[in-house]
Amino acid sequence: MDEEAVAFTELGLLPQYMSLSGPNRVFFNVHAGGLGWAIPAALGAQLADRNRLVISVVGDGSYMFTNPTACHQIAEALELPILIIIKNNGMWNAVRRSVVKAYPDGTAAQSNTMPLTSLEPAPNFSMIAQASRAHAEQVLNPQDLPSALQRALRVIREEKRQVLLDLRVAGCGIGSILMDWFNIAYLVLAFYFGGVLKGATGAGAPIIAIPIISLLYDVPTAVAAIKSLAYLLGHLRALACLGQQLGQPG
Ligand SMILES: Cc1ncc(C[n+]2csc(CCOP(=O)(O)OP(=O)(O)O)c2C)c(N)n1
Repeated sequence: MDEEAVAFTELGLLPQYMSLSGPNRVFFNVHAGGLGWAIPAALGAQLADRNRLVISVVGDGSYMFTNPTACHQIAEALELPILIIIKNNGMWNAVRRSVVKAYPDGTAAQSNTMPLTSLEPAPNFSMIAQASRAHAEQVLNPQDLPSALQRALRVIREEKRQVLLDLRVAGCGIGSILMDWFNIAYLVLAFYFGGVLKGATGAGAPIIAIPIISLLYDVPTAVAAIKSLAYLLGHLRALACLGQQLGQPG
C-alpha cells in the first residue's frame, strides 16, 4: 500500500503480510457479526480525508450485505473515490465451512452441492456500481489484475471517481482443492524461510504453532488447520500483488 492508504475489510486480509507505513492503516469489524460494515466505513474514512487512498476489501456475500446501491449512490453524490475490491468466490464459504466443521458427517456436508451456500448465478456486481457511474471491472484472470489495479488507481486519482473491481477467485470446488495443495507447498516454504529462521519469537511462530498444537489432538484437525492457514495465504498472495500495485506512484 502507499504511504497513507487505508483499508477496511471483513474477510481475508492479514496486515502482517502487507507493507504498512504506520498505525491505523487496516481496520476489521468483529467476526461474530456486522457483515456489511466495510464499505460504509470506507466511505466515512474517505469523507474525513478526500486525498487518501481508501480501499474496501469484501467477499461477494459481504458486498450484498452492505446495501451496495445506497453505498454507490452516496459515493457518487459526495464524490468519494473509494476502491472496492470484491473477492468473488460465488458462495457463502464461511457458512459452508462452519457447517462442515459442526456436522462433518451430516447430509449437507456429504452432498455434492451444499444447499443454501451458493451465490450462483452470480449477480453482475459491476452493473450495480455502474448504475452510479462508478468505474467497474470484472477481473476473471489473475494476470489481468495488475493492469486493472493500475486503471483503478488512475480513475481514483485523476477522475476522483469510485471504482469497483470484481475479482473472480476460487470457490471450494476442485480448483480450490488444488489451490489448497499448492498453498500447502507455499506454506511449507514460508515455514522454512520465514518462521523457522526467525525462531520461536519471530512473526512466523503463531503460524507454525497452530498446526503443531492441533497435531496433539488428531491428524485431521491438524490438516484442517494447515489447510485453512494455507487458504488465507492464498488470499495474501493476491493482496501482496495489490500492495505492490498500490505502492507504485500514480
Ligand atoms: C450481520 C451478519 N450476518 C451474518 C454473519 C455471518 N457470516 C459471517 S461470514 C458470512 C458469509 C460471507 O460470505 P462472503 O462475503 O461471500 O465470503 P466467503 O465466506 O465466501 O469468503 C456470514 C453470513 C455476520 N458475520 N454478520
